[in-house]
Amino acid sequence: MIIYGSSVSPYVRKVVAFAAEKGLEFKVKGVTLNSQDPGFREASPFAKMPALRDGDYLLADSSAIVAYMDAVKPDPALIPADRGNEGRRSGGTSLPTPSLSARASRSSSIGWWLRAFSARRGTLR
Ligand SMILES: N[C@@H](CCC(=O)N[C@@H](CS)C(=O)NCC(=O)O)C(=O)O
Repeated sequence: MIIYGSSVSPYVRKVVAFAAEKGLEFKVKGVTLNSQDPGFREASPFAKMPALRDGDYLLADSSAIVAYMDAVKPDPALIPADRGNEGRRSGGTSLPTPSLSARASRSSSIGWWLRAFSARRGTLR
């Protein structure tokens, strides 16, 4: 799997943390905003990051990518089965990282995401 994006994007960081926590094999292909990289533009026609390439399969939008990764590799389960917690996870991981408080990391279903992001700060450049 190739994830196109840059560490400046919280949406990219979300997808990278999710892929790493899932144990998926992936590479990050660094692209800048408005990149003309043909592989990136093919995967993301509106040039929004992140975008994903998995063989011939292309996908843009972080939430869609996370859902795809979860379908490809259900274990470990990172998306809560009950709707209430899934709503919190979905909303929480859509926030830019600095907006998330330490309290949230200890007490809510988005804690795994914060821990994963903190542990992998160096994964992205
Ligand atoms: N809803 C999208 C938002 C992605 C997004 O807006 N990414 C920004 C970077 S943080 C971007 O690529 N902006 C470039 C643009 O809008 O042209 C997602 O979740 O992936």
